[in-house]
Amino acid sequence: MTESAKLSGAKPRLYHTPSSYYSMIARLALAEGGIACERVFVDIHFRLGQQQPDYVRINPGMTVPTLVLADRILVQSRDIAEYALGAPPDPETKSWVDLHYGYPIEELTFGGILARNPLARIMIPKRLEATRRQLLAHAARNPDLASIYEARAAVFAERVKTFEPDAVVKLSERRRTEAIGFMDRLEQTLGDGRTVLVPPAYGVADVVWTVFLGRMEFAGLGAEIPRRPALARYWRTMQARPGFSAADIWTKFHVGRLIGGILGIGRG
Ligand SMILES: N[C@@H](CCC(=O)N[C@@H](CS)C(=O)NCC(=O)O)C(=O)O
Repeated sequence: MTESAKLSGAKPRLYHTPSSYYSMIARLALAEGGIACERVFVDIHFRLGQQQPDYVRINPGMTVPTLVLADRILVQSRDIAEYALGAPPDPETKSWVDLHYGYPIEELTFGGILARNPLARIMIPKRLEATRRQLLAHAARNPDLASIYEARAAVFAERVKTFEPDAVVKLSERRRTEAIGFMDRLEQTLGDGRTVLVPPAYGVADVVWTVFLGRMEFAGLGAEIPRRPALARYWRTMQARPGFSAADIWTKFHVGRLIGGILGIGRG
């Protein structure tokens, strides 16, 4: 745990969604950093809790995770990971973490679903458009937050374009190729037998790339891992860490848990 984490006093509150990629980064970093926190479930899929005015007041970006500390609020998973484990001290860690955050993981996940599923190709753009309209309705109802809701509606207008049915197959292929390229790069680096990505100690680079590897399994690219022996060894080591199970990293879709969470009967 970092000094500022130790000094902050009150138990931090993590707003998160169990299935969300960036929430997993926050959970893993906090678990690895030994920071106990209260977890608050946000239903980003059905109730759109991230758009409720009370949530928008703590995170105007309307995303999960959000970490509420005694003296400040962190709304980026990277900031949460750096708070939990210490800001990147060296250029190598920074460059691995930059590489990770430069990659739009949702274009792999959603692009893949859309590319494979014709029904999703019809439903998801409609849903994105409905969300955009809902954001504008929130803007009309909450004048004090109108510009924030309007900015978010603009993001959804962009998403409608990104996930346009005609473009999505190509987009998802490109993201798959890039993801495989990252696994090659990891294999090359880990090939010298190192146990963490940037020796000597486990750090933020391990957090983000562990969650990335979990997403590879989730997105159907898991078979690429055993083809790369050093990566396979690293992935086994990362999964064996106590923080991995504490953080609840999804490597496959758990429909029952998704519904349980929404009904309030899952773990927080
Ligand atoms: N840059 C943010 C991204 C967070 C993010 O995109 N979270 C997704 C879930 S994985 C989300 O909240 N999506 C809901 C939405 O966009 O309405 C971070 O690293 O924390």
